[in-house]
Order: sequence, then C-alpha cells, then structure tokens
Amino acid sequence: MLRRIDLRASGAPAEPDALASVLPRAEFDVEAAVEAVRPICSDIAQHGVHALRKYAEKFDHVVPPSFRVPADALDKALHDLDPQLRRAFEISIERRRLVSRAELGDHQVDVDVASGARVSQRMTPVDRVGLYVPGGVAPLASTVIMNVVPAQVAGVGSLALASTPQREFGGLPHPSILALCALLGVDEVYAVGGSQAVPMFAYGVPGLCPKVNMITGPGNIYTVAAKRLVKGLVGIDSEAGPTEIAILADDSAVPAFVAADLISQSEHDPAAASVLITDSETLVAAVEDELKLQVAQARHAARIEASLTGQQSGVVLVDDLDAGIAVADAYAAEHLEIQTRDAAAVSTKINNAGAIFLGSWSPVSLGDYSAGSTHVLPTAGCACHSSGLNVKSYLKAVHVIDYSEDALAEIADSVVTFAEAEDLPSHGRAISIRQERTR
Ligand code: HSO
Ligand code: ZN
Repeated sequence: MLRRIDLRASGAPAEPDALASVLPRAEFDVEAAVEAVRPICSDIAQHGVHALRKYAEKFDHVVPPSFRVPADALDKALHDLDPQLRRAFEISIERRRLVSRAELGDHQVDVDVASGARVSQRMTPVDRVGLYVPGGVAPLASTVIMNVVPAQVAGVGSLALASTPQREFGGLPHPSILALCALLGVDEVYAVGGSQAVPMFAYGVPGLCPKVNMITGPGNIYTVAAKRLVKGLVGIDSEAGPTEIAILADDSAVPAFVAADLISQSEHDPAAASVLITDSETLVAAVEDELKLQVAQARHAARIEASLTGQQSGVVLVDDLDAGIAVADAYAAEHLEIQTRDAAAVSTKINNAGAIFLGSWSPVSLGDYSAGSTHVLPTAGCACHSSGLNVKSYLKAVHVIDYSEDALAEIADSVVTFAEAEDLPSHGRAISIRQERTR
C-alpha cells in the first residue's frame, strides 16, 4: 500500500537538505490560496457584518441567526453534553493545564551587568487573542483545549473563539465545541468560518467583534492563507498544513501498533502524510499485512487509503538505525514516533520534530487528546525552526533597563564610539549630553 523509497546501500544523500528532498512530502501551495482570500479579507474589513453574511451563505450554506453565539446556547450545549464525554474533556483539560503551568516556568531575569546597571525581563501576555477551531471534516473539539488552556495559563485577558456555523445545528458551531467553551469559561464565541473569522479578528468588525492582537488555531488552506495575509497586523501561530506522522521503527516494533498509528493520522485528510522509516524488511511486510486488514475495517477507509497511497506517504528503507535517525531528523515530522529498542536514548539524537512519542505505549492519538502535550505542532518541515503551541506562544518578553548615572558614565564613551561607527551621531549625543550636564 505504501510506496517505497529505498535509501539502502548508500542511496541516501549525506546533506540534510538533499536527504529531505528525496523524502515524501505533501504539496501545500498556500500562495495560490492567498490570492483567493485577499478579496474576502478586504471585503470583511470594509463591509463588516454585511460581508460576513454574504460569505456565510456562499461558503457555509447557512447564515447564523446571530454571528455571536448567545450565552444560553453555550449553557445548553454544556447541559446537554454526554457525561462520559464531559469527563474525557475534563481529563484532557486537567493534563494540558498541568503541563502548561510547568511550561510557564520561572522566567525571572534580573542581571546586574555592572554596578548600578540592571537589565530585567518581564513576560507579559498578549492582551486579546482570536482562536479559530475548524468545524468542517471533523469538529476538532480537542483543538479548543489545545489553544485555550495555554492562553489562559499565560494570562491572556480576552479570548474570542470562532468556529464554522453548521446547518444541522441551526447555524451554530458544533455542540461539542460550544460545550467546551462553556466548560473553559470562554463566553465570546462566533459562528464564523475560517477564511472569514481571520479577517474578522484581524481588522475587527464594528458592533460585533473588537480587533485582536493574535490569531491562533488550525484550518484548511484558505484559513492558513488568510492568516498569512494578516500576519504582521496581528501575530499568528505557525501555519498548519496537513497532518504528518513519521514512525522510526526497528524489528522490535509491534506491526499492528505501527499500522494503527499510521492509519490514525491518515484518517484526518487524503493529503495527510504517513511515513515509516525502518531498516527491517520483515517489519515492512508485517505492517503492510496489518494495513490491509485494518484499513478495510476503518470507518473512513476511503480517505485513509488516499492518504496512505499518496505521494506524501511511504516507507523509507535505511541501512541501520543511525541512517534512520538522520532521515527522521531531515524530515522534521510534525509527529515522530520512535518504536525501537531504547526509544528514549534514540530520541536524544533527534533535533527536529514537532513532538516525539516514545515506545509502544505513547501513540500520537494519545497526544491528540489527553497526554497533556500540545497537538498544535509545526508541519511541512517547519519543526526545524518552530515549536508547537505552548504557554510561551502567548507571552512576550519585555526587557526593562535601569542604569544609574554612574553606570551610564562608565560606558558612555563606548556607546558614543559605536554610534559614530554607524554614522548615527545623534544617538551618541543622547549619551554625551548627559555627561556634560550632571544632575
Ligand atoms: N493530529 C491532529 C490533531 C487532532 N487529532 C485533533 C484529532 N483531533 C494534528 O496534530
Ligand atoms: Zn489527529
């Protein structure tokens, strides 16, 4: 089912860039989608609610009675929530909150660089965040938790959430998303789809939604394109493309587990990427057998098969574990599972991955819902420069500079020299004027 990329017998390029270029990866042309969403964004910026109505009709095929979800709809969703699902939500929230608090850490920085010369650092939260939660193919309630919990722990004061209006729910977002908002105390909720929610948040809509400072949350290619368009005007989290799983496995891996994990992420999207990296032909044969069995039994077999057989998925055969580590590192997967002997030791050799899942008992699905880790992770190789969404994503570092008169005098000549070298003498003058005029 999976295509093969055989890098054995020195078929593998040594340079990470060259290596990455022979590995499977999805095409994700955000630039083309940017042109499609540009007029939507400027229309919403100019015509507000009127434009929101037009696009709700066109894209979501339902115009919500009110774009702002009424408080009683949130209460009702929580009241109607199945108790077992409520418990599952609570466990997930609890664990993500525990980890988020630890991520906050002790970030006090107070350094006396010389006598009377102090530089401190204060972390301040983003004031207002807009969060988009997709409601299309699958209503991703877990995404509400992954975005809201770290934002709340960071101390974000104002949090607004938007999700696509659903025809079958009378133009409201999916009830499980509304129930989670109520559970988490998010009361500013909008029934607005992704490519419209992004400009609504970025520019603000008079009489409906005040402008935000930062937009987070995944979405389809048009949502991502809209975020790229408004980036700078507002902060955004990383651009999320189709989901990816890479599994680095040796012959100790359990084939049924490997197959199930590949399938789990293929379930998201025909464009999702599932990649197995191994030195064991025996494992590949057993995983292929398992895939046939398990895909046939899956509810979403068609899109799983499309993902597994797509160009973006495959088996990468390597000579040995070290070669596998090099491949995994060059691929920089959103999710990397290590199903080898001594997975923890292997993981220390990996530099590039959104999140790493160790051994047979820490599958990606666990992280998607309830491990306590984030599931908002860098895709498309961005794990070589970006982190998953966490508490620090919502915090800004502010340096506070406090020098005494003597401390400035001590370094004055040095600063003036530096300013002269940059041909910015007025910078130097702001220092020397103080030396001439002591208090
Ligand atoms: N695997 C997805 C997140 C998700 N899975 C939400 C299920 N629900 C991207 O990390
Ligand atoms: Zn998932």
